[in-house]
Amino acid sequence: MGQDLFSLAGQVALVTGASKGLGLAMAEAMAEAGATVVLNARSADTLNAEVKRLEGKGLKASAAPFDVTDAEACKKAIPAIVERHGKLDILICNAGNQHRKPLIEWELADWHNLMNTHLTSAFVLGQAAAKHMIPRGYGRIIMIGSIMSLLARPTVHGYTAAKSGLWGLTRTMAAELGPKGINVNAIAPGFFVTDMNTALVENPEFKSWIEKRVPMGRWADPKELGGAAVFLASKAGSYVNGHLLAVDGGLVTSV
Ligand code: GCO
Repeated sequence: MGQDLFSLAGQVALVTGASKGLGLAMAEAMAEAGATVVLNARSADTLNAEVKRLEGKGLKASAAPFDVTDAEACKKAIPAIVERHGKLDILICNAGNQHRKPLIEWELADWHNLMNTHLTSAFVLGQAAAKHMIPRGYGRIIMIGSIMSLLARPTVHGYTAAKSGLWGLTRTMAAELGPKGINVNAIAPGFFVTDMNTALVENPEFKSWIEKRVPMGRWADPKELGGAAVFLASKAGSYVNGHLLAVDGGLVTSV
């Protein structure tokens, strides 16, 4: 590690759901802090294009295309990254999706899809990463929760349940892995302008409701999540464990 508190020089980080949006923004911020970032998503083409773009900026990146809902693929991915880069220091479980429907219109398959994408994937990858990190006595695992880890709104049942589960998983993993030198934390992003939220941003009523509801009076830019990831992954976050860091413009602490 470098002298700088926030340096990630020499660190290897895997970020799931990193082909766009919050995952890509966090990966880019960590690469700018010196890390080698391994970008995961399903599409190799999209990832390769982003890897090229980051390398063009002088950053260190590689692609790990796999589907986080495929448990076998997740289990193989960690040793493959260790083989390619020598180790894995940081895991960010960010991959997620959304489904907005009134409760009685939900199909069980939609529920399982949300659970597998957000929560089961984080359990499987977290376990696989821990198998590598425990013998080394070092690691940082960051779960991307949501303000929906704590709050709720109608229609987003699977998302809210899965994000609440991720915060629970963060706590059990932090309790068990803390003594082994592995810090496990969660980030709770508020309302960011991402592809996943296009329907909300393009709904004038919802958009302006958010602007009134959030103390900072605006939506967030994905780049505004980078600092939180770098902090929790770096030396600066060495004694932060089992914490849920809200990056939400003050939303969860106000009415
Ligand atoms: C929704 C949104 C949200 C937010 C966000 C807050 O439909 O409510 O997709 O869930 O974007 O996740 O963290």
